[in-house]
Amino acid sequence: MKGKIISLLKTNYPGYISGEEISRIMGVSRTAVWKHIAGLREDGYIIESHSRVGYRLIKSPDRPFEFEFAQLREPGQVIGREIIYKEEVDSTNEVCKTLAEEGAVEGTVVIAEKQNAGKGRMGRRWHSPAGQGIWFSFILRPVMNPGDASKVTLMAAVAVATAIQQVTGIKAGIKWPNDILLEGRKLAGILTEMNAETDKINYLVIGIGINVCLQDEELPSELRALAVSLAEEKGVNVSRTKLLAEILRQLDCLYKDFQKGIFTRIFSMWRDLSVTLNRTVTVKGLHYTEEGFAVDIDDTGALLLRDGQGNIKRIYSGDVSIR
Ligand code: BT5
Repeated sequence: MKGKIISLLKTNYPGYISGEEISRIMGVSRTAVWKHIAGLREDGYIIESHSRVGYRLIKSPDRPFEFEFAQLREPGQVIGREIIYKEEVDSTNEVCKTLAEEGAVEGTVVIAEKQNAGKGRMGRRWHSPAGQGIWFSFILRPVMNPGDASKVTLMAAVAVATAIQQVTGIKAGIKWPNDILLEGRKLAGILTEMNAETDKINYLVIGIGINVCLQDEELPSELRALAVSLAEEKGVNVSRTKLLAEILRQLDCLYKDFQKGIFTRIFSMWRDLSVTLNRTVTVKGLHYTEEGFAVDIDDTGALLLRDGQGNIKRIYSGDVSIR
């Protein structure tokens, strides 16, 4: 209902639309319209009202409410066809997992203003203070071997870096496997979780956290020098709604290839955006540390490291530090 009203107000902008007209189009009473307008104002919309001419939208808050995406979605777009906006959750990945278990459709997105227990990999914490970033997850149900799932993290990284560049002009780099960096500092992280059987993926949940206007004081002191936000780099706040809409469009486009088992475009975009390749790196895994020259990724998405003796090692997971 709120979405329909916003859409009517936007369509009529810069003109007014009367309460009577809204109530006629929507088939609800004038009082109901008035209540929804009051609700929208509470959500942060600035709506002017004038007794003779009706209502006019002056300003929308930068809050990624689900109905804000209605006009930003491409026809037939799968990723983001269902968007659920939450004020506060523990982790959008956890919300998505529950929804996936309940049968939610592929492409369902959950976005939260704030996460109380945002997760990184291996039980690490992801700081997600209210309104300062895009904290979201989405569900995929690809028909493919579980072994191929790790490539989805590469696909997500490409979509995020590409969308950031399109919307803000900022060129961020991808650090294998799941980080988006700006000048060596972490702008975004990706957490992919899978529910699968031996030869079948039941669902994937991909969680992405992007620092849009993250305040230093929200982070523990040891993280302040390591994290960065778009506002810090660009000096202005980008619209979270606009950026998320572009990320969803990019994801949707790349996922069409992914579903068909075609990875050439994803891999070539990944290589172009990578800040890991052609450098000497150290990778710390749970039970090992490897150092070598990052030559390439293989067709599974694993990192190929050349050691001092010229031997190539395949790395499937770990934390990369770049020298
Ligand atoms: C990641 O893990 O980078 C994955 C982050 C995924 C977060 C999203 S938000 C939406 C969805 N819901 C969730 O619960 N999670 C996903 P990892 O590579 O393990 O990096 C984690 C490390 O990044 C932490 O140990 C910190 O050092 C650092 N870190 C935490 N919060 C940060 C932030 N906001 N910005 C930059 N670095 C951060």
